[in-house]
Amino acid sequence: MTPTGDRHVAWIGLGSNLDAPAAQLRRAFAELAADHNLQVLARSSLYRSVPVGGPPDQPLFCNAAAALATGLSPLALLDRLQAIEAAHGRVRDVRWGPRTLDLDILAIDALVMDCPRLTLPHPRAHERGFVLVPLAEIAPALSLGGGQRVIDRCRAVDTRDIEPWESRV
Ligand code: A4P
Ligand code: MG
Repeated sequence: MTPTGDRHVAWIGLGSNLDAPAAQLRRAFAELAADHNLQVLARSSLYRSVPVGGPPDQPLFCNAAAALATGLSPLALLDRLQAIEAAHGRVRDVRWGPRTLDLDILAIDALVMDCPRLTLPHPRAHERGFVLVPLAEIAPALSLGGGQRVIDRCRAVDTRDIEPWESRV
């Protein structure tokens, strides 16, 4: 999974809590795999998670993570992911509010950047169970900044509200 030439490895967090969340994520995985600028290197299973922040009483989330190889620049990758979100009918009104599809870039290689459209690593990823639990499946040794590995962060945060999506079915 080492990038060669100008190819990068991007770690993506997927989330949905509207309009059949698991189907939204499965469709997003298929769309990522069909994009000739992207190669899906790994994908986690799906998890059910209690909403963190946002309005009260919003539905439970379905969350997952993926590793992509790409020759796209970081901002071009963000454009591509936002186009996929838009195709899923994503509407941005309430911060951390319910959404059909959220595709966050958790990290790209060991890149550190902070510009108005993109902060890497994602500034909240290292403290969120709904990001860390799926990511630990595919990238336990990844560092999201701060020197700690994903698997160590996973043990440090509260993950009791995260369970396999299929566990209640
Ligand atoms: N942006 C900056 N850095 C990034 C990045 N690394 N990846 C900018 C993606 N986007 C980045 O994002 C707002 C703006 O952030 C974008 O226009 C982009 O230019 P957004 O997707 O419109 O909104 P958001 O995702 O609600 O914002 P934010 O602040 O990234 O939200 P979080 O912190 O990701 O939280 N609870 C559960 N259980 N599961 C969830 O998936 N998600 C959130 C969103 C809250 N609670 C949740 C979940
Ligand atoms: Mg987002």
